[in-house]
Amino acid sequence: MDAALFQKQFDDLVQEAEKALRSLTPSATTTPVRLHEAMRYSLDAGGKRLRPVLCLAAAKAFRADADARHAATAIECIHSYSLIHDDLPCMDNSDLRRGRPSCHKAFDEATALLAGDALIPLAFKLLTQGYSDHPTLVQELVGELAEAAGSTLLVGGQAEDMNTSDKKNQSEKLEFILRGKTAAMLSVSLTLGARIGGASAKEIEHFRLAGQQAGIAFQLVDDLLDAHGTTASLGKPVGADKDNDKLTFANLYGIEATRARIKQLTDEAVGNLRACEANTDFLCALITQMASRKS
Ligand code: GRG
Repeated sequence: MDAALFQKQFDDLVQEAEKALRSLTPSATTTPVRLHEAMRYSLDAGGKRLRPVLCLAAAKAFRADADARHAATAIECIHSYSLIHDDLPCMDNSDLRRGRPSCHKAFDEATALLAGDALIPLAFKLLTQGYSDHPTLVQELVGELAEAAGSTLLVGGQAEDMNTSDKKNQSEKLEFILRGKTAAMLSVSLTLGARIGGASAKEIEHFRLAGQQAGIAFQLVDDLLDAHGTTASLGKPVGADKDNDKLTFANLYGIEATRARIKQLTDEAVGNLRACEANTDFLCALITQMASRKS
């Protein structure tokens, strides 16, 4: 895909995602004000918006006028909550997120915990509101997001990532962490979008697999950035994986094997997207770009 066209489409989708995020979630003046200020502080902190962009683009791949804004916003709410909670002292204990003090540093621990909590039901409310004319679709979207964010995927992956004392079956454990902590939310971004666009069951499965593959590759890139990136470019502390002897693909298999795996997974993800009767040019280009991102 032409680079300028890709950039234009990407920028347009980020804008659409940001606009939806602003208009579909409560303002900072909503009571209780401090709680809503903390929610807005994290929602507006200027992330890359990859998940909502993937969701919007997946829907448009099947139907150009498909409107996935509520789902895209719901996914960003879950993502933001997970980052707020991950930064807390009882988890990753990180003072910096997206180049700014993390939520509990800008506010306080209790407010950050509650801001994260409040983003979870908000996500599901958005799904029920956004697609209320299509009850079956709502059921599918809610079920699928709950599964991705739940105890066997996002939260489960985080739980296993924190369980550093158990050194057995490292490669199986790593696979579980990668699929849960990182890939689940990227994969569900594609599948919710595909469902809203009207994809067939077979196409949804291709999108699910593509999301898992691209999602794992995304985390492996994160590992490389942690090893070689800078705090200035990433907006968060670096070098922690090595220092903490963390279970990562790069620590387990080395940098060269990580690079090779990123390429293999990205090729597989593109193959899955190409297998669908949909216009996946933009998504293929995005997934390819994600593999070489610098932040
Ligand atoms: C359930 C509390 C809880 C945590 C879930 C999200 C998470 C696990 C941990 C955060 C740390 C981490 C490395 C997660 C893996 C996924 C990942 C790379 C998140 C960062 O995503 P980006 O780079 O973030 O898309 P931005 O800031 O651009 O939105």
